[in-house]
Amino acid sequence: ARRTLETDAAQRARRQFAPVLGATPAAPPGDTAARTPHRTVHDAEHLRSLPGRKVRGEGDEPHPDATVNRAYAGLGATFELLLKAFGRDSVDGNGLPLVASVHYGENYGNAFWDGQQMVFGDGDEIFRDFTLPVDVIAHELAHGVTQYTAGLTYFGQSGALNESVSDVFGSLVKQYVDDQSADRADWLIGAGLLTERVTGVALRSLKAPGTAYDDDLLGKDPQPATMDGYVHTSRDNGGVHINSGIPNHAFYLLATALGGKAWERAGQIWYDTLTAGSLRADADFADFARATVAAAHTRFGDGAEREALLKAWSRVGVPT
Ligand code: ASN
Ligand code: ZN
Repeated sequence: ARRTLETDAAQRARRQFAPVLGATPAAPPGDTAARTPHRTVHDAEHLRSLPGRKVRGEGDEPHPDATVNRAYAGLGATFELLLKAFGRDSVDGNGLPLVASVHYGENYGNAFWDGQQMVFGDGDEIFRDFTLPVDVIAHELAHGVTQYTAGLTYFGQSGALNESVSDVFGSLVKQYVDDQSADRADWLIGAGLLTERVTGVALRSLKAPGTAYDDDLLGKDPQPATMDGYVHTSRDNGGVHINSGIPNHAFYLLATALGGKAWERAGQIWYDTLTAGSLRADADFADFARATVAAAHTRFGDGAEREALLKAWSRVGVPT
């Protein structure tokens, strides 16, 4: 299929036909075809030491363990969106090898980017295997992209922006893999991750923040969609996974107003905002909103994008 990475067999074949003598000519700028991911998946074997035992490297045959293969494929899908949609070569923009460890810890109900690699737990009574939803894999890798670009401080509004950026790119990777337009996407993060013991469909919804699952069960505040519902709390680094609902919803409003593939215009604006170099690490929602307007102007001029963007931020109560 058009949107899958080159098959392992094709990669091996290409290597065979590469010139044996002499340097391989450098890829010309903009030649995305020459850039490929460099993935390694490790098995932590239920310990908490990283990275664990290497079980699948780039170009290796699929592993008998489906969790290993899902992590490998999720890294590939995220790499591909970054490259094909935004011309970015991996998480750091410079071909960073992508490393993941699966089966981390015992009954570990989370996944995270530790600053250098991805880590996935097998879940607990609330969550299933964290490699199941591709958007969760992409969410974690996007923390790496943010780390190498805007470096949004993981607390308060800048932390909620950091979380939101990961949800936005997580959702975009899922939409890209499914070649889905904004109006067809479910805009959920982590669909299928919750066990039958939780009432809900996913971790979060960009379309309808606060509705993904029954928060009472987990003792959490529901996500707000607008500034009226902004939650002031000292928990969760100042509610970074709660208030992210506000910029998440702004992105959803923009992407669905523009229509088409969300990564092409809305996603491009968010990516430009993150990488322009003008956003401070301690940016608040209003700073970020203004930066999106500037990024949209640079990329698209004063067209429909700007109008839809101003309307989206206004609807969630963030000034521009
Ligand atoms: N899964 C969580 C996240 O990526 C873990 C964390 O870093 N707080 O947001
Ligand atoms: Zn996160």
